[in-house]
Amino acid sequence: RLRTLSGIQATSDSLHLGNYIGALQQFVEQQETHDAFFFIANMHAITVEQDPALLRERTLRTVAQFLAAGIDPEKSTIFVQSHVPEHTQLSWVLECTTGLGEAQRMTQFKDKSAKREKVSLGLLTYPALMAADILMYHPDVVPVGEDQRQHLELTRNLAERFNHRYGRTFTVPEAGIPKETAKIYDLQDPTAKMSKSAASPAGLINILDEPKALAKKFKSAVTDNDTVIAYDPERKPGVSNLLTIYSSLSGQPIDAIVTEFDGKMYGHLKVALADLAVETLSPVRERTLELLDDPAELERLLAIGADAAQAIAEQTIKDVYDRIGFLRR
Ligand code: AQP
Repeated sequence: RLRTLSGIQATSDSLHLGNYIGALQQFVEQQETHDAFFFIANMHAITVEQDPALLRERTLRTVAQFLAAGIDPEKSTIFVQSHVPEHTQLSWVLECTTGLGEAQRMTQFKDKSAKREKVSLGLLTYPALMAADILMYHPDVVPVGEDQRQHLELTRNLAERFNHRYGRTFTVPEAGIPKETAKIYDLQDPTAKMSKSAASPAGLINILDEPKALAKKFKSAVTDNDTVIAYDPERKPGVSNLLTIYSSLSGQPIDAIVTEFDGKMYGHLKVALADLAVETLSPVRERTLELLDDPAELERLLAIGADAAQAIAEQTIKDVYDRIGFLRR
């Protein structure tokens, strides 16, 4: 079986629809066909300032959302990044494999550092830690959204560079970025990525939004002055985004949806999409809240996941340390 691996940061109370469609839906599908590893990236979270109590709580909330969305601990290894300290060990080695200019060219670093007064060194070295998270487990595919493409490309380069210098050590992974759903846009500003640091909360759909609030956001989504429901991301970004979301949640191809809504008004599409989103996300919300009632059970599952992940990580670090000339203890 091929192996898949991906992670999500624990930086918000709720994951958003971009995370759900760009990442979680793929995770759930891939665990059926792949040897699967999914983790909560709490170490990446502290590249910007976090409140400790909130970080702890959000880590568990994120695990609960993984499970509620359908990631099955019987099929997937689910763990918390900081539970496997080998990630930092490999990260250091990969930081020493990465050029300063290479890290400075990352658009995420440029965007995030431009928005802040205080920029941590961790924000710059983020992609080396991400490469470590990935290369540690030798995955064949890494399902992520479009925004992570550049980091994944760097990961592949680092793997090749290391293999070239020290002999074949790492698998060079493929990016699993599905064409249409790779980027979900803000409902109020359909040219901007849906993101938890969105300019307006009305444009951000959270998995844990109350059904009424969720429906309202869809109904007030920004479209355009035209009236034709058509898929044209360049000229009709708002409507196209709604069609993409509809397609991802229903499993229907976009063409079929366009045909179904032929001659209808934008309002029809918005109402139908609001219903579909509530139908899809309400059970995830309810299940998440149930799971959060029993944090001990979540912690138990995470301990099992950490053991399974660490068994692989220990071996990788041994191999890497041998290759780079670190004396065995
Ligand atoms: N809008 C999106 N469309 C598709 N996929 C997305 N992802 C994030 N936003 C979208 C994918 O979700 C996974 C987890 O990403 P993350 O933990 O790095 O979350 P994030 O990118 O920090 O989320 P935000 O909301 O985008 O954060 P800020 O506002 O801090 O930039 C990844 O696979 C990502 O591609």
